[in-house]
Amino acid sequence: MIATLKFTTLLLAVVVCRATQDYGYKDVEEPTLGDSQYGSLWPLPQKVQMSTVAFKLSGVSFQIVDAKESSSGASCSLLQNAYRRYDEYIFPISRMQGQNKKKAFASVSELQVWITSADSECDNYPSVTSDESYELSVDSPVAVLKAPKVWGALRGRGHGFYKSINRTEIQDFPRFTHRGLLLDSSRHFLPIKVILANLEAMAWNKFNVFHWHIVDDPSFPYMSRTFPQLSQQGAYHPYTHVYTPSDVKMIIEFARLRGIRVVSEFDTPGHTQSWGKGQKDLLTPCYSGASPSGSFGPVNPILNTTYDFMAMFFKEVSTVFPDAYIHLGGDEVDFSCWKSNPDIQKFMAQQGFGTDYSKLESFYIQRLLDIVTTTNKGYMIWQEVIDNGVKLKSNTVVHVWMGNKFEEELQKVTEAGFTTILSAPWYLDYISYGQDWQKYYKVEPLSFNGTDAQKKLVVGGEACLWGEYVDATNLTPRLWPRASAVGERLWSDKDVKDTNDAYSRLIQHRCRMVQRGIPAEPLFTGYCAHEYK
Ligand code: CP6
Repeated sequence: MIATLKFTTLLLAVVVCRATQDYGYKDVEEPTLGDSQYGSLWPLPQKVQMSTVAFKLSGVSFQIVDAKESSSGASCSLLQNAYRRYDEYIFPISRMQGQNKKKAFASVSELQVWITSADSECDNYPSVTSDESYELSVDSPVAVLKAPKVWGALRGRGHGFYKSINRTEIQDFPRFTHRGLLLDSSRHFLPIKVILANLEAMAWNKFNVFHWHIVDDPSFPYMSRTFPQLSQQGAYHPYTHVYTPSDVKMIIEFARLRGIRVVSEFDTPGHTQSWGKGQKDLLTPCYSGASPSGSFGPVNPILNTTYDFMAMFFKEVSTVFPDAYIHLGGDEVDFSCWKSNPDIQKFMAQQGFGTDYSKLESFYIQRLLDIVTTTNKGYMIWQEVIDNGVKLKSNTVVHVWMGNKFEEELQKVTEAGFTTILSAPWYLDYISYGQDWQKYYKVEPLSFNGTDAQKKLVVGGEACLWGEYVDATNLTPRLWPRASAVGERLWSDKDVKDTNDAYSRLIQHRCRMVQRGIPAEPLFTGYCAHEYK
């Protein structure tokens, strides 16, 4: 794990990336480039007072320490690990290089981290209710980072210090509690180190949910203890392209140390071709005329064995993934195979479903939800499930992904009283020429017609990077810094919407990511200051 961290933090002396101002050419979409008064802060905190008084970090002696008053300290490995990471970001090669020989400035020699509430939650998993607020005060000779819980301390140090830093007061907390990123490890296998590197980048952007779309039609890389044949038969490769129980554990712990929840998605009844390879009779046999065609459709909803399997499978999943929620999918169910199958036709008639196959889909989902309820987990589902009229527990989270009028969908879902997260405007797998980050940035999630109570039900959103055209070679640059735009929209105040200011900060933030080893793509022409060191 340490080696991976080193890999992601990489090289080169830390110098603040400065925006260039000498473009000879301006793209139509090009925002005006000026220096933001907020420097390179990203996402912008709720309250910042930044003075022009600058301090040097004393390179030899600067340290991050537990404040005397803190309720959490040396015994909290989450914090000690965080200090070590941030020390490495500030002084990647040698502390000596951070030394200011001329002593021209006053200096900051210490960052004290002060957890103020009696229970720091150091050993917990982050949850929907985790308090991520913090206050950061940068002064000479001591800077103080104060937070009720460790989760706030993790968010607070994200700003990164440099060799020089202005006197600053920050009070900060997230606008939305659910700030997620969906990665898809089925269309292409994503090596562990790619996932870890992107969890690290997520933390820099204050994301707090990794939505792991772990299996789908093309491959089943999740290694199940209960049903090992699922990955043995369904993965691209039975032992190189799988996530073993210990891999999954490592990813969850790496995420926890950064205040990131891991919400796994096991999408059914559609998107399940790979499940059928290792689990006989799970999928519906499709017919052509009177005989089976040899191909298979969605999960077979009319067999008791299907539900026995699901009960055992989700029992395992609920213990492997500690998060209080499981994403159950439920999207894009193709009815044509069900329609072709005579046994299903007979079942439809017996149940009085007529020819309404969405009733059959609801029948399946209802039983699945009852099964998952017995594991004491909450569930998330894609929006189609409510469109089909399935009865849902009141704590169900509905994930809105469809339609270019997301406002109407949010209005509808919140009117029905459901907690909602938004992804429809943030499909990062769609690429186009130009600065599409601005399109993501300009989205206002609460711009729909609805009461205040309805708006409270929108708890956040997720950027999605589906994997059809993405693997380890291009995932990271395709994601960053485009996902950063979503990160700021979900963290910062709704009035933070000045695209020019964002542009200036995002250029610097992107350079910071590159410098720390994340190959984030450029926003436009220009260079990063660290390239010359
Ligand atoms: N896979 C799964 C996908 C998509 C969905 N579910 C998807 C659909 C349309 C677009 C992008 C992605 N690839 N399982 C929909 C939630 Cl445009």
